[in-house]
Amino acid sequence: MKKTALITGISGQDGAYLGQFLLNKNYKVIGSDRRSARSVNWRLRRLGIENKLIYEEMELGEIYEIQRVFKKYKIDEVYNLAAQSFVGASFNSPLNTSNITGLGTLRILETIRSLNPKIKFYQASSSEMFGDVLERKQKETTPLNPQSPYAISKVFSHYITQNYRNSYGMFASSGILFNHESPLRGEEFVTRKIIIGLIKILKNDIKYFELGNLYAKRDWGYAKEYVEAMWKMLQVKKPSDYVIATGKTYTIKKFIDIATNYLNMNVKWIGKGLNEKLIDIKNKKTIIKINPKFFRPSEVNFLVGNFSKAKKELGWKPKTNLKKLIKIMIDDELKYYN
Ligand code: NDP
Ligand code: GDR
Repeated sequence: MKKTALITGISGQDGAYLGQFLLNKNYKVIGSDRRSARSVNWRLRRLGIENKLIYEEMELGEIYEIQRVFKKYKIDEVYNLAAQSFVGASFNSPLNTSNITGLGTLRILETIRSLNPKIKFYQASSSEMFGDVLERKQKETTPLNPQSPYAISKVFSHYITQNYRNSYGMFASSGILFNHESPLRGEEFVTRKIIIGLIKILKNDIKYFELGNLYAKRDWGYAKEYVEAMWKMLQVKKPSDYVIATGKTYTIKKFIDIATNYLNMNVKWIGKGLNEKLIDIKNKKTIIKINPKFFRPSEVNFLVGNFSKAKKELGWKPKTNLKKLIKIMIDDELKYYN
């Protein structure tokens, strides 16, 4: 029997890769996005799956839209990926972020509980929940210490998912995913912003670009591998929470160094603090500047995950290191440039 999966947030990075993964596993895939997102399907087009999915409009702020979709199909698995997912933006729209990234999850859980509690549920939890970290390597039992409206909304979703699992015996699991990137990453996130910026400079389309904090450290993995972990979490006997990460962490500055090296750019860092710059050694022109507008009111300085539980119970481990990930992103960006 063909299984049916509903992916919320189908138009996002993970939605596209998960849609492709589940289609390859012979699932019937329903992808939902909000009304305005219909035209933004470049990711699905890029993966060649645009015409293989069933689309439903489902704004996570509206419980009636959610109920309508759950009544229309016999759903086996739900992957809740939809969210206002940009940490920086959550400081400017804390109420919308809480409503969608936080309460949106509860609307889905309530719908499942009341219509068919046998449906399996995956929640896209985040390493941002660890925030100002309380343990050197973060694992499932590390205390949460969120630092943004986004992270606080994710904490709510994480706990309410556990609560529905414990209270109603629902198969509801959370993947605590650390940053994962790809050529399909949104342009506002730092990795893709850097790669697009550097390529624009090489093509003489811009002279420089601006960033915020260069010294935050992130554990970056490859999104295409991370969606497999989501699926695995819903195939094991018992629902649980799993950290998905690479176990390695790098500064934004190191990410830039690896990228400029791969692009054969002859550059060096000069200056300190707000005056720190990346310059072209030959013509002394500035390529990257700091603009405090990209600093966050409250920053997460250090994240690195311990994925031992996922390795042991799901047989999952990361395969792509940061150097390889940057190569994948740059090669693809160059291919589709223009
Ligand atoms: P994206 O930002 O690329 O995608 C988010 C999706 O949610 C988009 O399809 C977006 O639609 C949709 N969405 C936003 N608001 C609403 C709304 N009001 N109603 C319905 N849908 C909405 O995120 P990613 O693919 O990178 O991440 C997927 C999930 O995983 C998110 O929940 C994110 O917070 C979480 N996560 C991501 C990590 C990462 O490193 N990528 C790490 C840990 C967790 P639209 O196209 O209209 O914007
Ligand atoms: P993050 O990703 O906040 O970790 O959330 P992002 O790429 O936005 O920031 C990573 C780090 O880079 C610093 N930074 C900048 N960030 C952006 N976006 N733009 C800049 O110009 C810039 N300069 C420096 C940030 O301050 C930060 O420290 C991502 C999202 O996908 C979340 O949805 C997800 O939950 C987490 O990853 C895990």
